[in-house]
Amino acid sequence: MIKHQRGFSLIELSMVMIIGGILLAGAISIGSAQLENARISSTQKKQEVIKIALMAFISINRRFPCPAIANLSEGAVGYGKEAQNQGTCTGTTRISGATASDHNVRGVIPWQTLNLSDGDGVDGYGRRFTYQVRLNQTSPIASDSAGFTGNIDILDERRNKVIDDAVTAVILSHGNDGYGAYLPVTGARMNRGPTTADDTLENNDDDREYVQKSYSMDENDPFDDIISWLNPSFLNYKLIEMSVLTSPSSSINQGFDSIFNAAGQVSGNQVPFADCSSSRNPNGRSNNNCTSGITPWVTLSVNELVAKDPWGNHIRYNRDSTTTITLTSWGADSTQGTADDVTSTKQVK
Ligand SMILES: [Ca+2]
Ligand SMILES: [Ca+2]
Ligand SMILES: [Ca+2]
Repeated sequence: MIKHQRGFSLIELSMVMIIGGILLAGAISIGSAQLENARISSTQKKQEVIKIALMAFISINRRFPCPAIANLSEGAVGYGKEAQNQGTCTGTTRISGATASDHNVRGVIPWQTLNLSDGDGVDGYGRRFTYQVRLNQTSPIASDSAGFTGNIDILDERRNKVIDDAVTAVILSHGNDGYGAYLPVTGARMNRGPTTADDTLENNDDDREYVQKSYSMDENDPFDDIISWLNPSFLNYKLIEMSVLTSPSSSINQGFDSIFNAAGQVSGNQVPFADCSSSRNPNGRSNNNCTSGITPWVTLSVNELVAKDPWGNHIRYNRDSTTTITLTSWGADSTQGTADDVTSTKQVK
């Protein structure tokens, strides 16, 4: 008996193809989602590596590196290295502020200066990381305890809210679409994206504001940038923990103690008066009957640096009585009467 072998009918065949097609499409979309996740996570890991390399650079040099000039091609002088010179960063994109201390500079991560590989200097999509830093933070900080400062704002979606308003440096991946990113080898810049993509454009408009928000497929404002930043509170805390910097409070207290001791040792049974010669260019000498002024370091026989706070300002000196003085630092903001002021009173005679 001949067994009847029946082939697939056209309808059955097309059903198989449709179902197979659906399964295949699903597999592809799952596959591309996995690939995208892998690229995002690789980008984030690289940002962490860059941050560690920056911390290592900062702990040795007491400053941030300048960005590398973004549009250099491979083999050009300075490719992958910080722009020259510290405090100037010539050739990077200058983002001017109202005063020199507000300026920022933007380029790409100087992977060679940071002793990273070329691969460490590109994101999970093979493009350079954008790097922006406050310009004056590329010069060494004023003292061991002055610490770092920042003036870059990180904003949330549509710039509704400030997430962090005093950031020193930003390390930005332009994500899958690559809008605004620089490419390795050629140094060419990808286009900045459609004008409707507000939040993406905010990360490409060369100012001190950046957006951090979740990955969004919203066709009116798609967003895939991956942003990482260093803020001074974290940075200074880590550097104090690493014994690279002295904490400002311990430095101020040491300075105050030296002044109290010196005032106690001046001959006679009264503490010296303050220096009222000039608040800008004081001469360090006591002036009779001046009770409130600047620490008279010459009269106290101490180095002028002892009479200055970590931010380079002279410590204020108040002669409360013949035996007691009050010392005040106006803190990191160099402004009298704000929350960061530090003050201490002691009877020294
Ligand atoms: Ca993007
Ligand atoms: Ca911006
Ligand atoms: Ca203050």
